[in-house]
Amino acid sequence: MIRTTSLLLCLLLISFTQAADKPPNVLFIISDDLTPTALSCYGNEVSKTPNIDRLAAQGTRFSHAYCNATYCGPSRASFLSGYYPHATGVFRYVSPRPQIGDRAMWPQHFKNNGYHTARVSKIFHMSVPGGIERGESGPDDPACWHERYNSPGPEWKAPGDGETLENNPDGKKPAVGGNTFVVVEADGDDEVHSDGKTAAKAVQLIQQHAKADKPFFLAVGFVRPHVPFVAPAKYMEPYKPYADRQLPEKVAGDWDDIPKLGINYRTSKGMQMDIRRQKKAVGGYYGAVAFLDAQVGKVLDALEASGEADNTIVIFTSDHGYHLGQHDFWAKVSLHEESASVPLIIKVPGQKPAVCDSLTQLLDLYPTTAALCGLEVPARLQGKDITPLLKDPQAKVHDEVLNVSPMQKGFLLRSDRWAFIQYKEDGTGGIELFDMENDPQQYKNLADDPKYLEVVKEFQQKLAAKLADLRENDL
Ligand SMILES: [Ca+2]
Ligand SMILES: [Ca+2]
Repeated sequence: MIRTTSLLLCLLLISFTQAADKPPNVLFIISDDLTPTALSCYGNEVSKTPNIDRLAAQGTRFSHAYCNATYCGPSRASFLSGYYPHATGVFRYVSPRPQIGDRAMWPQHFKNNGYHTARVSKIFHMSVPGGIERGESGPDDPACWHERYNSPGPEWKAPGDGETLENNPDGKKPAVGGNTFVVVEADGDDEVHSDGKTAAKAVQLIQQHAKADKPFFLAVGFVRPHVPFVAPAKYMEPYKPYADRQLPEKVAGDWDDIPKLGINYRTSKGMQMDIRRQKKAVGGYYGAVAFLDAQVGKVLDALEASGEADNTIVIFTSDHGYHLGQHDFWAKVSLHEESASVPLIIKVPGQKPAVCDSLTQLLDLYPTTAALCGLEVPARLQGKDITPLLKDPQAKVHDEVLNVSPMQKGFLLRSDRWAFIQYKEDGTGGIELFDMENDPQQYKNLADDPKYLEVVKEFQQKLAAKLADLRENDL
């Protein structure tokens, strides 16, 4: 009898505490154009990212996370709306709102369920550097946010030592604007720049909302290491002299087995970047990453100081990856591994730190966070709830993930073992097949090898089925 009473009391106490507890906050931090290969927690031995590494050591670091489109516009529209690009038809730099009507976007779902939602800088697409220079909101979705802030910055115009690396063989061009490879070792401190302002605003919002009745969904978008590679000079210093930077191995005839559509829109040759410029591009990118990492550190510090860290889910990722000279490719758009993969760290209070090698994708963030916070997971969402991976890093949720590059008319199906890339939906643009266990650098395309005929056929069928399935939706 005594036992039953105390058990009842205990249960009552538990339910009381749960009712009194706020659901967890969500702190979503997204970088722009950050390849996982540039982070020390993902194995880079030159680039140092102590703050992102610190988060990785506290959460689950996903070694095989992918975006669902390999450049800003369609990638962000996809994971924020919950649909694949081929479901909404959003392939450019626009809002997915007209396509999804009044269905809730990811942050809006939290807003509709009692969360205070705030955006700092680039979450939906914003043009970099132009839109950042002008402080514009870009194709944002006002219905997602209670409050939103832009972080204007000087970008390539920042005073300092600047050099245009791209299409500047005689070196006569000064630092220029636009989507151009430019390195600026800037004068002044962090808060001269957009990301410094973003960190400062995020810190302020965390302090402001830490003790509020409502839980918060705070989305913090940094624009580095997107070009221009601009950062206070001290962040570039460890990567100088730039001539010491290593470039990926250049394999003779590497392009011979890559279909024309798979040759990236930016190459060393097309950008007229000699070896010196290529090495400086790598060093400048690392400097921009170091600056980003320091800003992430400020936000994480503020969360810890606020006392809310134990009740906050923290996510760190990027909208897609980036090439730093692999196959003499640069930047994004390509569906090859460095551009198609993203860093992804998810820290859930109370969960043991882990590294998870199972496949996941940015589309999974919406259903996963909804499930973790006890919100309804809308059935229409095309991603999957990956909480099983957070509980057991050996678990599996996906056999393959789908990623697309509308600019290349390309589709990637990535399984644990294979990377299958097809250009044009009917396959007439060519096919690539890489054995990721034996050829992780993707030098040898096996698609034309008769030995792999069946593998290719199977992937073609899977791709057709996947596309038919995602087009079967409620839109
Ligand atoms: Ca981007
Ligand atoms: Ca090759």
